[in-house]
Formats: sequence, C-alpha cells, structure tokens
Amino acid sequence: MQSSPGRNAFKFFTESMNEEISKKLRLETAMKTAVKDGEFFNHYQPIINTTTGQLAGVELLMRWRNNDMLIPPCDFIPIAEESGLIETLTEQALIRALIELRPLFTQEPDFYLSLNLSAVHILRSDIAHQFTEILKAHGLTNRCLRLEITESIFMSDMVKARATINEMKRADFVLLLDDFGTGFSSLTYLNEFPLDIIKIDQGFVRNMSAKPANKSIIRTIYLLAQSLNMKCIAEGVETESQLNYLRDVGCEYMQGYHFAKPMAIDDLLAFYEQHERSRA
Ligand code: G
Ligand code: G
Ligand code: MN
Repeated sequence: MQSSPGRNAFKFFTESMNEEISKKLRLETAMKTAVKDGEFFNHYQPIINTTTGQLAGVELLMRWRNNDMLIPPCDFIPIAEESGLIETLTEQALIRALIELRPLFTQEPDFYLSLNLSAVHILRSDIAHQFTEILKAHGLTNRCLRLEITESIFMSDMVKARATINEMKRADFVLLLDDFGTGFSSLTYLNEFPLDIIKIDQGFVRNMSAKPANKSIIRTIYLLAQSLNMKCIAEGVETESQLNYLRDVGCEYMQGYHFAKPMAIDDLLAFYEQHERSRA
C-alpha cells in the first residue's frame, strides 16, 4: 500500500531546506572574511606526459581552511559564484600560483598552469584582457596558462559565450573542455568553438574495469578529439592498468593519484625534484 505524503514528510522537507539555506548563509558570510584573511590556498595536481615521463604542467585546485576545517570546493565554489566572490577568489589564486610556481616556470620552458574557470565568471568578466595583464606583470606569456571550461557555459548566453571564448583564443590561451562526457557532451560545441583539449572525465577512467563500456567510450572520445584536431588529457588515473589502456589508445597526457594527488607548493616542488631525479 502506498503511504500518502503526510505531515511528517512535509516537515522533513522544510527542515532540510532550512538547514541548506542557513549553511549557505553561514558559508557566504564566512567567505567574505576568509578572502580578506587569506584562508584560501592552492593545491596543484601534476599533469604528466607519459611518453617522456615529464611533468607537463599542473592543475590548480582551490582550498579553503576555515577554523581548522577544510571546506571542499564543491561546497564553496557555487556560493562564491552566487555571491560574486568567484572573480576575486580566482584572480587571487592565479596570482598566488604564478608566484609559487616561479621555480618551475623558470626551469621548464613549456611548463604550464591549468586553471578551472566558472561559467559565471567567464560571462561576467573580460578574462582575456585581465589574465593577459596579470601574466605580463609576472613576466610570463599567455602560453603559461591554460583555461579549463565546462559545458555549462554553453547552457547560458550563447552570444556572450562565443564572444568571450573567441577572445580568449585570440589572446593565445590554450582552452580545455573539462569533465567531458558527463554532461551535455554536444558534438556541435566541440566543432563550433576553438577548443584545444578535451579532458576525459575521471568517471570513465575509474570504472574502466568494472564497466567495460567505459573503455569503448574513452577510445571513442580520443578518436573524436583526434579527428577534430584536438588533444586529450585523461583524469583520475589511479592504476597501472588504467595507464596502460590509455597509452594503448594513444592518450599521452594523464593526471591522477597514480602519479600524484593535488598538493601544496612545497610538496609539489619536492615531487618535481624527485621526479626529475628518477627520470635522469
Ligand atoms: O580536488 P577537488 O575536490 O578540489 O575539486 C573539486 C571540484 O572543484 C572540481 O570539479 C574542480 O573543477 C572544482 N574546482 C577546484 N578549484 C577550482 C577553482 O579554482 N575554480 C573553479 N571554478 N573550480 C574549482
Ligand atoms: O572537475 P575537476 O577535474 O577539475 O576535478 C578534479 C577533482 O578530482 C579534484 O577533486 C581532485 O582532487 C580529484 N582527483 C584528481 N585525481 C584523482 C584520482 O586519481 N582519483 C580520484 N578519486 N580523484 C581524483
Ligand atoms: Mn579541472
């Protein structure tokens, strides 16, 4: 027998909603002070060229420590987007990264930083111009920075999206499509926008052995990228057998716990030293 949604169900719903809203308000208030107090910091995850073994670049992953608690980006990024703090957070993280990564930019001429961008940020600001100025101020060219965008940008103002993406491309930034295969995955967008690299979502890589279809999906994404003159980076590589499969497919560039977790700058520099020594 089907139970009717009684008073208890209704109460439960409003309480969880209230909790959700007050959590959001709490985070939003805390975030405003956190920006001033420097509670945000950067983690970096290595991206490896598996043909040469070289550290090709790193992806910036933002972190927030509030009263000894690490608040995950999936909690604070949406709030930063809504409250208009995402622009400041991202710019600060970028500047911090360019300073912290200086030794790597100096020693490795092709080394790059890969930065996640929120769709709202891209649509609200003149990123191409602002980032060009920031890089210039640090003595770096736009080739040192790669920009990761997600398909959500195509769900919004298409005219503005097109203009901004074209602007970023004209400024010589390498553009990546992040989390490919999880969302809309429209092939039209791949063809219509000047994207350079597809990031194969870690979900496909992680479940490769449990779900054999994922192997076919990975191969298909790689071939699609190739036929559109794009490159691929596989994310979430955790095991040797995943690495071997991806290599066999032809995907050279990888990222994942098998190589390194996201880490603070000191650990990254130590990783680089050790990594280079073991390659020599
Ligand atoms: O490592 P991890 O839990 O940090 O990342 C979770 C998610 O948060 C990822 O999908 C990542 O894209 C997003 N994220 C991490 N750092 C940033 C950032 O600086 N900007 C944006 N827009 N998203 C980020
Ligand atoms: O959406 P985006 O690709 O930016 O998200 C990166 C997220 O994936 C971060 O939360 C990062 O910590 C996590 N991550 C990176 N490599 C691995 C991995 O090999 N395994 C798992 N489970 N998570 C990973
Ligand atoms: Mn990313």
